[in-house]
Amino acid sequence: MNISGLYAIAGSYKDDMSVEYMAESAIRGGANIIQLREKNISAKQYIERAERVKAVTDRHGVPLIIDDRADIALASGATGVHLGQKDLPIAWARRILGASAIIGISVQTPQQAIEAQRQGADYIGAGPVFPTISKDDAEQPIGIAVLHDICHAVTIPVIAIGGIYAYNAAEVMDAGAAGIAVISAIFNARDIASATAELIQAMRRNA
Ligand code: TZP
Ligand code: MG
Repeated sequence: MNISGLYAIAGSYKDDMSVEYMAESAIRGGANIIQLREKNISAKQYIERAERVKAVTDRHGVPLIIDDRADIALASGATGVHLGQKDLPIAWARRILGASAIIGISVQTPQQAIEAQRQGADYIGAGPVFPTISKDDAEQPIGIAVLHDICHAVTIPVIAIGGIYAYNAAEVMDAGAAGIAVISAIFNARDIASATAELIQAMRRNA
């Protein structure tokens, strides 16, 4: 599977917006991967939300990645899981989900990226590239130069994340990213689909 383009991270950030509405709107705007990212909810709530989002992504033929939890990914029939450095190690997630699952992992350094590739990750999430308002425990921003080094240290796709908007998307793609993952740039917009489409245009600006 080709992991690239606009990777939209839906989650219950807003009381008045369902995760399935977020996914549907982002896909309408051109997002080609959806991640469901939920924190501090029960496994039961996570699986219920995953199943609702999966109905949307399936309808559009778009992959669904579950943040943090291989068990929720397996039970919901999602395409894969996105892991942090302190989550289940890649080999264990692979054992749970099988060879065809997409497994991604967050990294902050080229060394972590090389190690993730060695362990069989399908893609890297690199960041935060810029300061972000969407992750409470975010690491220090890595900046464009380290993003560039990560992108050139591995052959698997690198999805850049953190503080990416239309104004800096081209710069991120120029550093070698295969795609960008966003929350605020699209889900804080009044029209999610239009903001997604504009961001995709911006990514391609220097291509
Ligand atoms: N991991 C690193 S930064 C980030 C995550 C989940 C949040 C990205 O959100 P935003 O609003 O696009 O900066
Ligand atoms: Mg995580």
